[in-house]
Formats: sequence, C-alpha cells, structure tokens
Amino acid sequence: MTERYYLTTPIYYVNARPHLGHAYSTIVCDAIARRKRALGVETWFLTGTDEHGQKIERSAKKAGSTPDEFAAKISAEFSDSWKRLGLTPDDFIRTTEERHKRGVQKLFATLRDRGFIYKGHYTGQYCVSDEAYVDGEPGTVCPDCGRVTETVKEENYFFKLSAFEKPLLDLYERHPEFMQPESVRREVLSFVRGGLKDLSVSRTSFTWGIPVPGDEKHVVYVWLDALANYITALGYGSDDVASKAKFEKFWPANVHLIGKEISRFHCVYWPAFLMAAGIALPHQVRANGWLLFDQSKMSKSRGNVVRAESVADVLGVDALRYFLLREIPFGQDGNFSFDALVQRYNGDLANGYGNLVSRVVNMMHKFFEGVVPDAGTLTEAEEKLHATATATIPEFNRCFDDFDFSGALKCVWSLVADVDGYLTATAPWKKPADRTDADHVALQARVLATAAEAIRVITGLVYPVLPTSAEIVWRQLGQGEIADAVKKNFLKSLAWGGLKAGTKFGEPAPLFPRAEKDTAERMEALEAENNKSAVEAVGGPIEMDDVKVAPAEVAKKIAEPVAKVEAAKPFVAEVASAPVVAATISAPATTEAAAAPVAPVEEKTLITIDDFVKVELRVAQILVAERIPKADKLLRLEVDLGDEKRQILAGIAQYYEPEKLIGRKIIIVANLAPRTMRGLVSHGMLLAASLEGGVPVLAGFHEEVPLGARLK
Ligand code: ME8
Repeated sequence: MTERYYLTTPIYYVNARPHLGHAYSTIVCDAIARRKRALGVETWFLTGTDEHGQKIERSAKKAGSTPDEFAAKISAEFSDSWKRLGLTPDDFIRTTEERHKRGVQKLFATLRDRGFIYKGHYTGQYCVSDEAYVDGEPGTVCPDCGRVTETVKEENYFFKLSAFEKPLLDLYERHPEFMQPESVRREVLSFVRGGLKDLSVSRTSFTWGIPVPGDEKHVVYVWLDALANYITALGYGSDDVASKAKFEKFWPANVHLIGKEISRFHCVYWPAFLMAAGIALPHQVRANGWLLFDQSKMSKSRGNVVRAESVADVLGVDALRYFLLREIPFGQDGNFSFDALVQRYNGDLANGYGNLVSRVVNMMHKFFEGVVPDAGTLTEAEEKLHATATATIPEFNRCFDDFDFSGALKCVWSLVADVDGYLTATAPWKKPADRTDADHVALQARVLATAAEAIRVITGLVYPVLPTSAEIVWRQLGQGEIADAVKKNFLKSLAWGGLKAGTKFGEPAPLFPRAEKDTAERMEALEAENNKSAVEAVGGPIEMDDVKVAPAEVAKKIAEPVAKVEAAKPFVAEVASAPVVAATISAPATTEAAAAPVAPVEEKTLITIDDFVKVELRVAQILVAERIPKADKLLRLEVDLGDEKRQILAGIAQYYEPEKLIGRKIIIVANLAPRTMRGLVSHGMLLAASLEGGVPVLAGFHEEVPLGARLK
C-alpha cells in the first residue's frame, strides 16, 4: 500500500490580509508536501480560511460590508497570494462552504448524541480577538493577546472538557511526539494539569456562524467550527462515496502545523472533541515560532507586517522560502529583516549555489559542448566528494523529517562549499604549462562530471525548498522537467551516480542574479506601495489594514543614550501632538547660568498651590500597549489605577516598543477631559520628560508605589 501523508496549516482568519507570518507556516507545509510527493508518498496538503465568529462579524461591519462579502474578499486574497507564491495546497477550505457547515453540524450532533454536550449559561470573560474564553473578573486582560476581555452572559451549550483531563494527560504521556516542540509540550501539559473546566461551544449573542443543529438561535463556537475543518475538508459529514473514501484514506492527519499561540486549541480542545466523537486523533501538532519584525511578533494588530509578495517580486519566491527555512530554527522565534534577507540571498544563493551551478554549466558548454563527458579514472578528491554527498543525503533527510529545515539546508550548503573548494583546488579552467593537453582534458572531464553530479544531488535535495530554481537547474543539467521527476518519485532513489556520460546539458540561464545595494530599499518601497494600494482597495477599514511598523530608527533611538536635555519649556508640552504630558527637565545650570543675574519671572507663569492641586496626578500601571494602525506616533495603552482601568492614547510610538511598556508604572493626569483621536477616546495623559527633538522619557519611580497613589 502506498504510504500517505496528510498535513494542514491553520486556517487563517479573514480579518487580516495575508502577510509573511501566514506565508511562513504555509511555505513550511508546502516544502514538506513537495518533498513527500517527490518521495512517492500520497500527500494531501490542506489550507484555508476561518471565516465565522464575532471578530469577523465586527470587522465586516467596520468595513461597511456584510460578513459573507467581507470574508469572500479576504479569503480570495489568501488563495491568490498562495497562487502567486507558487504554493501547492491540494485543497483550500473556507469555513463558509456548505461541505464544512454540514460536517460541523454532524460533529456537534455526534458530540451531543454521545452525551458530551449539555445546555447551560455562561457568564464570564471573552476575548474577541482570540475568540477565547478567559478566566477572571470583568476587566481581566486576555493572557494571550493582552487586550481587555468583554463580559459575556449567554445561554450556551457546554462541552464536557473536564471529562478529558485524564485521557489527555494519558495521551501526552503515551505519545510525547503528539505535540512539539518541547516548549509547547510543557506549556500545554501545565495547562491541563492545572485542571480543565467544561467549555462553552456555542454562542447566542451574534449570528455569524454555523447554526447548532436543532437549536438555531445558537451558533457553534468558532474554534469548534474552525478545528473541524481538518476533517470536513476530507469529507467528514458527507454521504458522498468519494468524500468518504478520501476521509478514510487521509484521516488521521500526520501533522497539524500551527503557530505556537494556538497550541491550546489544537493540543487540548481538538483531541478532546475527537475523542468524544470517537474519531481517531492526529499524529502530531507541530508549532512554528513567531516571525518577528522589528523585534515583535509580525501581526496585523501590531501593524508591523510585511507581505510575502514584496519579497517575492524583488528576489523571487525561492529566496523567501530559503530565507525562512534556513534562517529561522524551526520552532523558535526568528527575526525577519530585509537586510538579513539580502545578505543570505547574496551569500548562500547568488554567490553559493547559483554561482556554482553557473560555473559548472558554463564550463561544460565551453569545454565539452554541453555534453557530459565520461569522468574517467577517479582520484581521492572525487571519492571524497562522492562520500560526502552520499552522507549528506540521509543527513538532510533526517533533519528535514525532524522539522530541522535549517539544519538540513546547512548540511547541503556545506556540500556546496565542498564542491566549490574542489573546483578551486582542481581549477579545470586553467591549464598549467607542465600539463599535457590530454591530461588536462582528462582532468576537466573528471572534475566537471563530478561537480555536475554533485550539483544534481544538491538540486534534488533542495527541490522542496527551492522548487523554481531546481526546475531551472534540472533542465540545465539535461535532466528534463523536474515535475516529471517528481511524478516518478525521484527523491526516493536520489543517490550519487545518476548523471550519465553523454547527457546533453540545457542552455545556461541566470539563477540568482546578485542583489544590488538598493535591494532592501526596493522591497521596502514595494511594501509601502502595496500597503497604500491595499488601503485604497478596501476603502480603508482601519482595523484590518496592514500598516508598516514605525521606522527602524525607532529602535535605534531608544537604544541611544539621549545626550542633550532641552531647555525649559512650558509645563504641559505635547509630544508628537498626542496627549503625553512632558514634565519639563530644566537644563542643568551651567556656571555661566548660575552667575547670570536672575531674570524676573513673569507673573503669569506662576500658579498657586490651589491651581496645582486641581491636576490629579496618579500612579498607573500599563496593562496593554499596542500600536494603532495608520497612526505612526500613537500607542493605545490600557492602564490600571488600582480602583479602575482606563484607556489612554500616548504619542510615544516612535520611541517605545509597546511590548516593553507592559507592567511599567507611570504617572498620569487622571482628571483630564477625555479626548478622541483616531476614533479612540483617551482618558488622561501620561507624564514624560520632553528631550531634544521631542523625544519623551516616561516618568516613573524607583521605590514601590501602590497603583492609584496620588502625586502631590
Ligand atoms: O489563529 N509568525 O488564525 P490567524 C509565525 N483562525 N506564524 C504566524 C505569524 C507570525 N508572526 N502570524 C501568523 C487563527 N502566523 C485561527 C486558526 S486553525 C483551526 C484556526 C501564522 O489568522 C501561524 O501559523 O490568526 C499562526 O498560528 C496563524 O498564522 C494564525 O493565523
């Protein structure tokens, strides 16, 4: 029987346009799927979009659209983007499709029929952004995204999650590979060991969802709806024979590849639902780390996203694939930067693999009219390369199968370097005076046939990661279409010795032209242009626009010690035209200043103590800090005053990374009249020193101070 392999990406919410973060998970799956297919494994690669729920309903409303129109538009952006990137999912499921709806209703009914669902009431906190129930009092902040939760009071159906505490712990123990990497495993284990409460699996306060069968005022909780895509896409819930056969063939999934932030849903809720429904469990949930941009998670809400197309249009899709898989150890967070990308591209692709291919192919044409010669008698150098290449194949496979894509590519690039070194050492382009013509031709034949064979092995190995380039090289090596090789499962038998003497090489073609100095800027410009046109195209629903993060200088600015302190300014100075109160730091008195006659202070600059006490200055702690899309300067803060929480907008976005502010104690003017900016209301101002150029430095305390304490 043919081996089969089913892998899935998360299905992406349609409230945000596809960005590099989404592309990352999808590209990883694409590389795995391509390799499996080329190994002769019958592969099914699923991706899609998650379109129901309160978050989408609200985003659609904000965009002045109906949820279904809105979802269709963004879903199409995802599928178009995957096409443009040359990704090869076998199926793209939308949760608004009939086939999905049918399957979800069947799953719900099955859970209910088997006694795992009961009706009750939920009063508690809900995070709309994560579509997650959160324990705590009203005002509680979501532990995952840091947003303030909403209080929900609804009639709901509950799933008996508590009954699965023990079965889940048993599963994790029996199958340590069920969830990986270890960090995720530990986190999930400690969550479950902390005790599981029953889970509300329906909502009644809005309608954008799949109706609960038999009780249509309820819609199915969006995570139960979304997780079910992994089975409904295969045909679960369908009576159709072909669908049933597909489900039989591919379920259970080999891997659900996800971002680490949704581990709980996949490692706790999903297996519990499946156990309750009597459906087999997936073999593994694998989490990728986060792609960071300017040191924080690339995400729409932080406004620091980059679109995959901006990279692909300038350097090509393969460059992006290579960078993501080589640069970031899978499972860990990794930084994306245009400069690092260009560096990797030039170093590993243009100067490395690309240059090697071009040298060998050109020499083959120049010295042998493009026909592979017989290598003749081999020397130790060729035997060594042969041995290294032969050892590289299983090493690459081991790393790749272990999701260590970076390690896999590293070992191939070490082979690239060896072949480069071999060429340099043998220098087939140069005939020393003491070498006969016949000897030189023999050397050229031996070296070029050997180097070309090494390139063939390298190209086969990197095909899943660099499919477009591998296709070109395959032709240049006279191997025909790589798609045909894939159909013949060429990776199954990839081994040294496949390049036969007499093979006619294809014409040389450029592979990775060296990236010029302005490449990073060109990508940035494209990114800015993309963002602009995206805003225009959607008509500007602020919430969902991908807005680029503040300039990179910001981080630098924060790191740089601020040298000069501005001379005295009037008291309430606004930083960056936002309500940050800048407490003035006077310039340190110089000797001249001290010696100078004291100028008479104008009466109007003085206030009485009664004036001062009118200003209510209080200690507050920052609970949430986030960028506001399309506002370069403003941060939205949620602060805790001990007895109340409130929202404040502050013009410090260019100087402070939001994540670093969380937990910080600050001083606010608490009795300032509310002010609306960018559609958000600011209930107060924070205090900061205003340094040269308006650079703010937040006021704070060295000793412990209780929240809400008044400053007098
Ligand atoms: O969570 N780095 O959808 P979503 C790495 N609909 N991966 C990233 C990323 C980043 N900066 N940003 C996004 C949802 N991703 C649910 C899933 S599944 C049944 C339902 C990737 O649109 C990563 O795979 O928020 C992450 O888990 C996913 O996109 C989140 O996409």
